[in-house]
Amino acid sequence: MSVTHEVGTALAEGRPVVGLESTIFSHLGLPSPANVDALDRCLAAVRATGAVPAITAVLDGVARVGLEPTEHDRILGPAHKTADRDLPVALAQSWEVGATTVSASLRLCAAAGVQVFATGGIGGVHHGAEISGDVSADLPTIAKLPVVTVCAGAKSFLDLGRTIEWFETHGVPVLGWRTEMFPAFYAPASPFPVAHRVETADQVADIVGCQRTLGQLGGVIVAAPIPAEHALDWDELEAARRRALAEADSQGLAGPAVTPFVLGRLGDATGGRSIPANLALAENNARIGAEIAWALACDPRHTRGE
Ligand code: PSU
Ligand code: MN
Repeated sequence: MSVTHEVGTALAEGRPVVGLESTIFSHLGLPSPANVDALDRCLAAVRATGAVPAITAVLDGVARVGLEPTEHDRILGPAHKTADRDLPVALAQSWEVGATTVSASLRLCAAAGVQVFATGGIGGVHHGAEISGDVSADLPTIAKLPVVTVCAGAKSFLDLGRTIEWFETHGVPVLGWRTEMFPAFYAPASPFPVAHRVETADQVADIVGCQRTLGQLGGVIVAAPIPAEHALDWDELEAARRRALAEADSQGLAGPAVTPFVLGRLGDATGGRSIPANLALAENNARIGAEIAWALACDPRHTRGE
C-alpha cells in the first residue's frame, strides 16, 4: 500500500484527513464531465476546511491512499469496480486502474489510519434480496472497520428499510445529521427513521470515542440529507426507480451493470436534475466529513477511547 507524502504527514501529525472513494468519480459512478466536477468539488470542500483529502484507488497494482493531482485523470475514465473482496486480486494481478467502492475504500482507510470517509451513497440491501441475496459488501465492511462513513443514505434504488435493519442487527450506529429520517440520496428524507439524531461534528466525535471505550471495533454512519436546493421528490423518484429496475430486469442486467443503467434512467426521468443533485450531496458529505475529522483531530482522546 502506498500513502502519499501529504496524507502520511498529516496522519503522523494527527491532522484531519478525509478518505474519498474513486468509484463515484470513474465512469462507473457518474457520466463525464460531471465526474470531473464531482472530484474537484469534493477535494475543494475538504481543503477549504484545512483538512487533507485522501482518494483511494488501485493504480498499477498498488493500493493507494491519496493521489497526486497528476494522477486524477487515471480514475476518471474506465476502471475495474473494486470492492473489498477484489482488493487482493487487484494487487496480486496488478490491475491498472481499480476504482474502489465504499467497502474497498474503508479497508484502505482503516489500514492507513484514516478515521473519516465521505461518499455520495453507500451500497445496501437490494429490493428482492431475500431471493437474490444481493447485499452490498459496503455493509459488513462498515460494521467491521473503525471508520466514520458520511453519506446521503444508500444508493437511490435500494431497500432502505432493510438496509437500516441490517445496521441495527450488526450494531452500527446510524446517526442522522440534523435529521430524524434516513436520507434517500436525491431526496432529503425517506419514510424510515434513523436511530439517533446529531447536530454537530463534536457529537459524532464523542460517539466515536465512546464506541472505542466500549471496545466496539466497527464504524458509524453519518447520514446527511442532500442540500435542500438540490433535493428531488421522493414519490417521483420511487416511480422512476420502479420503472428503471423493471426495465433493467427485462434486459437481463445484473451485478455492476445495474447502477449505471438505473442512474441513467433516473437522470432521464428527472430531466437531468439527478446529476447536479448527486454532485451537491457528494460535496456536502465531503465538507461534513472534514468537520468530523477536525473534531476527532482536535481531541485525540476520542480516538484512544478515553
Ligand atoms: N452510489 C451511487 N453510485 C455508485 C455507488 C454508490 O449513487 O456508483 C457505488 C459506491 O462505490 C458503492 C458501490 O460502494 O456503488 C456499491 O456497489 P454494490 O451495490 O455493487 O455493492
Ligand atoms: Mn451487489
